[in-house]
Amino acid sequence: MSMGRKLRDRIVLTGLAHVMAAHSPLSARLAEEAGFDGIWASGFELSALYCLADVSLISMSQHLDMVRAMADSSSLPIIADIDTGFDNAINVMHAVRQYERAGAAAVVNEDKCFPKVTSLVEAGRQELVTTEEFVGKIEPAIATRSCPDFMIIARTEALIADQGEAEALKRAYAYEAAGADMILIHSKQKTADEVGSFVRAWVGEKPIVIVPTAYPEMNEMRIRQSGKIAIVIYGNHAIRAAVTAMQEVFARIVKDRGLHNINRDIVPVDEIFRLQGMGSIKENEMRFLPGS
Ligand code: SPV
Ligand code: MG
Repeated sequence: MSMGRKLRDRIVLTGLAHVMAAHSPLSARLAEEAGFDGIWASGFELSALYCLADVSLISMSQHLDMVRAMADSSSLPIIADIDTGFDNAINVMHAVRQYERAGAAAVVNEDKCFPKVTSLVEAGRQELVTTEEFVGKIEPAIATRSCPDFMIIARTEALIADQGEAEALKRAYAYEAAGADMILIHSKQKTADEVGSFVRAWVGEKPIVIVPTAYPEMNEMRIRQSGKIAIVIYGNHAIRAAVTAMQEVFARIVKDRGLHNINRDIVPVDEIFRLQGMGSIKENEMRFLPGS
């Protein structure tokens, strides 16, 4: 079964797929073990992993390599964040081909200018391409995919760019008409009002995707009530969890001048061996290495 089909089936089965950001094969595996329906191959997280701002500095090959590695470490469908599609329609077509081959289930392409600026930063320079130009990226993306289940999700940043709900709706309808499988609407407002209003006003046929980082009070119970949202993406919680954990543990080791206190509060090395698949390495050694 294709990964696109797997994601679509998951949505039908659950009514709302919950998808966790990941920036590494390890975080993808942990998201799967925790029970998420999919992986968000987040550009923000991968940029942060390299200590870089999320402003189109990470190349497509860097991101694609990570998607491949995550697809190897987890069986969950991956929604790949391809930002602005790495420039024009030709770049988008190349990206769709590559990400589909890499085993992704979907790509999310956003209507900002390349190079983009991360969405949630205070006073960020948010510039959108015209609706026509972005429709000119969605249509070739749809034409390029080899399997119709591979999803092309169109993301409008109209609310992020303070262009208002009417503009966001106008763009979303145009992207739907261009063939997008879903519409991702992003908002940086600290409450769910802006996104809630957009969702109520939306009368399109395609489902909506949200990323409620800025308005965390919109939990899955509330999201389901809308009846129009198919996917919720937890956009940066893997990297934030990793930073929280490392900051706390590193500070305690420095304070204690040793490992004597922290050791009981972090996972044992055996847990890392488990995640690395050390058990099967040992079995294979017994089986195939003479004298083991
Ligand atoms: C990402 O995780 O890379 C996203 C979501 O695009 S956000 O950073 O909120 O724009
Ligand atoms: Mg992104």
